Amino acid sequence: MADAALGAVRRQLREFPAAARELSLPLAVPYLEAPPTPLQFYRDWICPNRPCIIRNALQHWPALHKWSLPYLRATVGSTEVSVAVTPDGYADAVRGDRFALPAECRLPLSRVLDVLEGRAQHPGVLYVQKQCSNLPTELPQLLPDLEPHVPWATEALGKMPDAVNFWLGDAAAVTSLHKDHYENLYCVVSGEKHFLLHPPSDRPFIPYELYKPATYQLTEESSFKLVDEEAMEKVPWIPLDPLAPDLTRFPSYSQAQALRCTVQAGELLYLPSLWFHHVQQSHGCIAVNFWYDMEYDLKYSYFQLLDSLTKVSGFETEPW
Ligand SMILES: O=C(O)CCC(=O)C(=O)O
Repeated sequence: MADAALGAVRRQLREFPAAARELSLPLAVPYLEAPPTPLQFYRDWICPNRPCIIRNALQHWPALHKWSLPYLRATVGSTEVSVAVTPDGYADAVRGDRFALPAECRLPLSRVLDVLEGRAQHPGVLYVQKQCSNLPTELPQLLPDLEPHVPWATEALGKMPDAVNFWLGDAAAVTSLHKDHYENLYCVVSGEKHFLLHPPSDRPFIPYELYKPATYQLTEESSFKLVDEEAMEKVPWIPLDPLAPDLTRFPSYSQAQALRCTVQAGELLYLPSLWFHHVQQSHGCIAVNFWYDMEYDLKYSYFQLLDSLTKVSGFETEPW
């Protein structure tokens, strides 16, 4: 009887993602040609937890016309920033049996630009990606070039962003599949970003495992070693690479359907809270994003329930 009940729960979990997709999810990320009003944004995108790409929302930012690698060199080249350095471009990702955190270096931005422009060498892959409002804290000189928030989103959400992040990266820098509890307004200023997305309802098909955290350290011979973070708890993370999924190990991922989109310079992606995302970029891409804390409402609680059922039913290891 217990086995029959467990089987029924697993069957429901297997069928749920397709049912959710058919009910409310688009086959591709839709485009808006102009920013929505706060009411439209709330009603059509935040409430249904649906992504969209918005054009002509950043045209008034001087950054859009000014920011380039030479401009950054001229204005903030001497400013020291935190840079994530990894041997393979993957920061915060599963590597072997560890959750690998990047080496964090403090470098003048001009040094990062030298490496990105091929004028100098540095071991590994560099990514300016510190996600704790690094734009106002590390590069405040750039603030006059953009708005401090996205006014129609701020009004719709009834709050200011928790963080405003600056991203500058190598084409080899990849952000592994994960989700956040933020409403994310992701603005590409120069270059392009490639997003692979899964709705929260795909959770049963997206495996998590617990990993011991370890941080990359650069050795004197310019190689990398992973050093365990003994004081840190194990981290639940997604071991699957959606670009080359190991379907023998994670067969149920074959049932998931990713949405892919490219966000061009001048476009803004609304990436709703709890959506899984994997991110790549063109070389030297410059972006800014605004993280607004999500509402911990019934939608959040339903997601927690889906997450718990996926875990306790053993669906991740035995989906069939
Ligand atoms: O741009 C990236 O590489 C990652 C962005 C991201 O993961 C986020 O904004 O939550």
